Amino acid sequence: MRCLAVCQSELVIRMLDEILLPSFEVDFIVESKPLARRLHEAGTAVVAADPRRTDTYLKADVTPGTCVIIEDSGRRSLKKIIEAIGDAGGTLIYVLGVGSLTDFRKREEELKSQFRELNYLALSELFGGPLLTEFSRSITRLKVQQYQRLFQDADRVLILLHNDPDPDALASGLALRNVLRRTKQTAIIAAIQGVTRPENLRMVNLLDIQVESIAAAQVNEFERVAMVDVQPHYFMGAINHVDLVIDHHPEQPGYSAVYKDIRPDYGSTSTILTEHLRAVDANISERTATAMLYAIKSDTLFFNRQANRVDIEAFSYLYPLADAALIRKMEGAEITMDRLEYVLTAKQNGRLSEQVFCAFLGTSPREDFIPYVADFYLQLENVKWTIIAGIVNDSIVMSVRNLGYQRNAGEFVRKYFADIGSAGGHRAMAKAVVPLAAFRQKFGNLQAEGFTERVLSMAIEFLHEHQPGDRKLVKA
Ligand SMILES: [Mn+2]
Repeated sequence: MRCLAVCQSELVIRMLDEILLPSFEVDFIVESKPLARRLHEAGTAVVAADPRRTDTYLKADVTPGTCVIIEDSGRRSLKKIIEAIGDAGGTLIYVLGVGSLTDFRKREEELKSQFRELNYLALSELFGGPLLTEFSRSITRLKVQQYQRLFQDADRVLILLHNDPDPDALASGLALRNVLRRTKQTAIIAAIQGVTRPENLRMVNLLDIQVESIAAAQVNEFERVAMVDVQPHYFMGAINHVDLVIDHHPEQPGYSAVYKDIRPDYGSTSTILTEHLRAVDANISERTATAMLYAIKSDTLFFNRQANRVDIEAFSYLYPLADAALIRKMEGAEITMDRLEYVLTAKQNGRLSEQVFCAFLGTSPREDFIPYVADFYLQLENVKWTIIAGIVNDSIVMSVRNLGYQRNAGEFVRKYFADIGSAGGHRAMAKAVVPLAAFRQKFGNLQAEGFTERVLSMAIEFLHEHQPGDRKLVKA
């Protein structure tokens, strides 16, 4: 294909020359004779001519198939140039916005109102993305090198996960150990309460991940302590010193850590750690990549929830390094007979109103039944919110889910339960844990049915009190 580029600045010409050759045959038109001479001597195909004249393009043999690129630095003569190209038969016109223009969109609109077929590209937009990625990678590299140094000579290192670690916590533990260049002998991955959910147990077995159980008091025995996918407030004051925190949950006040990297707009902690590993060019083993890929998939419900560009970027980076067949095996463990029992209980006891499904499961031996049922009912066609609660160890545990573009689930649980227990989460998923006694004190001694009614009406009230300008949530 043939290109004709109408330019003024040497930098743009040299850049286009480098990008377009050898895939395209490219000729340049410049106004300045000295510039043309200089470029010609350097071997560039260039002529000096008046870009506002039609015969310039006739001489250059412009056809409807010629790709014409015009450098736009804001000059008024641009429209004349475009007209001249059109008169000479040119149709494929690209305007390249550079330099002093500040509002490229406005310029584009203005030009397109007159020349409908024109394409406008802003140089800063074309280069901005990759450049920013590079810069933020350098910042990440600096941060990683700092904490690598802090952990370097430590005798005993602990990587602490939240209770009942999920795939993201487990994968982040492996990934951080990789960043720290340690083995399972020199950095222990541990939790105060170990893995119980069946699919997580399956992950631990298939990937041979060792998660030690430790007591909060033992944490002080380690020379360096890191937390991943969780922040110190979660342990309610039981852990008072931490060297490193890496997490994607909203940042909590009231603790100090030597280093932290908290990115609440990320879909998973594994996404953050993928960036850490990439920033220092670490080798990622197939096992770690598989764990991280599975973690990103499960924390974002395969990009259905709270995922953004960086998660997709991390996913595509890890994909060729991971064992996809193993991931399919891990996913197969989701549905179990016990879980179906609770799905049925929710069907019997639950109520659906204004696209909010609410159910009370009674006493449950394991906490994981609750989020499982909440995720399950969110798949239903006319359900946009699910609120599932049960009693585990004398506390009400509540999981809230929504499709992610409505009011904030985390805000909902904080509003009603933060004063009597722990409550928090994201826009699309949240959790509250309230001691039974505290719950009864605030809401009375509700029986199952009364509980469902009460929570459902709180949710509907919450959904109706949207701010002006908010998207209308519940359709009639
Ligand atoms: Mn997570």
